[in-house]
Amino acid sequence: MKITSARVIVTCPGRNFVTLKIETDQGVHGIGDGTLNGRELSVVSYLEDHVIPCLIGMDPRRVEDIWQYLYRGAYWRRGPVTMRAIAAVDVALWDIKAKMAGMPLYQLLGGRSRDGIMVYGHANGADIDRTVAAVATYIDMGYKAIRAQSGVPGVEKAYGVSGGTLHYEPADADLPTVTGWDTRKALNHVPQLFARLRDTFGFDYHLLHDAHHRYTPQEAANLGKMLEPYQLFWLEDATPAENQEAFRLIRQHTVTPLAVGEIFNSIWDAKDLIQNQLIDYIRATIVGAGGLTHLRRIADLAGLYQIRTGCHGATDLSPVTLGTALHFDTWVPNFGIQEYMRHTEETDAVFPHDYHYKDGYLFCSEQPGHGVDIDEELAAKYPYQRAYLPVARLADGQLWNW
Ligand code: KDG
Ligand code: MG
Repeated sequence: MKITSARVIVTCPGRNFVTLKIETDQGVHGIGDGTLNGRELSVVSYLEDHVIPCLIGMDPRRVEDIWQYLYRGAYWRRGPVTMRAIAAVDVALWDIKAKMAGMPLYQLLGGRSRDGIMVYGHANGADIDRTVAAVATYIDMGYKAIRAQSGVPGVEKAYGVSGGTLHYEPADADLPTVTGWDTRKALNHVPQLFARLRDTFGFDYHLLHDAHHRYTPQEAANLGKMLEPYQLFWLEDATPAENQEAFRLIRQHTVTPLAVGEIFNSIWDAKDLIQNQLIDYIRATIVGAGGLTHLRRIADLAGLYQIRTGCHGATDLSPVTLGTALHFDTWVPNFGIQEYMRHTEETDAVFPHDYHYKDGYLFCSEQPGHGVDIDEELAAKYPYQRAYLPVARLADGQLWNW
């Protein structure tokens, strides 16, 4: 069996997606996602100029060997561009393998560990009242877990707040939008938000919060401690994790569960965090962390320490990544939760799929493969549009972590 062609399809049905389609001499094709929000064309070049020429003629059944070829064989390891390109190939090859086997992908991973995938939605509002109303909307839709973000008085365009309740799309402009940040004001505000939420909805629902890398370890420890009475499911990205040791300080001061990893590319980004039990949930997902082949290694390492998975699932992770993550989530023994930010109707139409939401859970496809395809004719109607993530600046103009 041979790979006969591999093509990159860039489409923008409301936001940009980079998709790889691999075709074989047996008439079976596979689809993978390589989207890197705000830097999409770097992955297109990596795939078209450097990966695809090597793939043609290879045996697509050798998923592991091709992963090693692209990782070790490049000499240059890791990084968001390389690992997304590898993920796109890896997922397309798993898709082909599962189609050849006539099985949904989760069966090849080891079969079903659970019936449905508990997801969390992203509830947000310009102020606490509106965030409370947004959380109520999710509860009405059956969600068991909701991440709550609110505008912070005195902070312009706080992280996670958008016009719509169900959609949050941060890559919103042709050049980066400037947003604000003020840690003091956020530390005053976030505990008030969760006090109101618990007061209004009680303790039966899981509540989460994304700190989006804004706090120093000491500030994050302080926030975690202040949030303890509200029993969060997790506090996400409390501080940047390039220095994995930074989480030790947070851990020493709070029992609020910690989640990190949506920007991780490799098991090496998480190794010390996992082995020193500094986190509770690992957020790496398929497209960011080198595909299924690598993500399951991270999950297995985490499982040794009772650390559970919580795959990133923002809108920049295409339906191909979400659909594949659902197979991973259906199988992985140490599953925690899955993020689910809904795609627009236009995006769902470009990527036909049959995974579906019901009552707080997502259910993966039962079709052979991962169950997500691309409608190329429709995709061609939405050409690439440059779009950047925002940047964040403090009141004095200094650049901060967005
Ligand atoms: O591309 C950036 C987004 O994926 C990110 O800002 C969303 O933090 C995020 C999340 O948890 O969904
Ligand atoms: Mg996040």
